[in-house]
Amino acid sequence: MALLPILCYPDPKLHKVAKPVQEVDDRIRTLVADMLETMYDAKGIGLAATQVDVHERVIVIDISEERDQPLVLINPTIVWSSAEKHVNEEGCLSVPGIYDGVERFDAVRVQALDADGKTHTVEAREMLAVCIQHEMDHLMGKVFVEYLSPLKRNRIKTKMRKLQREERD
Ligand code: K1U
Ligand code: ZN
Repeated sequence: MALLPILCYPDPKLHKVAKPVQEVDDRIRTLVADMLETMYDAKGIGLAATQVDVHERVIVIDISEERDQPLVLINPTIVWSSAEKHVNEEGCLSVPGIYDGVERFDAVRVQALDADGKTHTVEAREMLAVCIQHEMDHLMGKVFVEYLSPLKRNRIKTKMRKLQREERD
């Protein structure tokens, strides 16, 4: 297994649209294992392949306290969403240190393949529903700060660029 570098906003590669996985083979299973290791190491609750510069529809999530309930979603599609929406506080491993409110569906039903290529339906609400929607946005090239006002987004861009310059020099 390997730790993968996580792209940082405003890297333009975060805006690429991921392609469907054609076959769940050993290459995809290695990617899933590496993404899980990377997510746990970064203390995140989710990670999309886009964030590690792989532009295929793969997501890993673990919202459990014990960090022992990994969820793998390959080629996920939302097949139902609740009428109700709420604003929840979100963070992102690609935008470290930034947290803000984003409106999401309260509950979603998602169909996806697992790491064995088997189709599953996942009923998600609360944190899991929020996380799935956040990660599926990544696969579409969308970062949560794009829901914020242009003023906030520009401030975040400036802050991230400064942080990256400081880390580089
Ligand atoms: O996609 C990512 O970068 C992972 C992201 C997932 C996420 C967190 C919160 C709401 C929606 C999606 C993170 O894991 S950010 C770090 C984190 O662990 C966290 C941040 C805020 C609330 C809960 C957890
Ligand atoms: Zn994110």
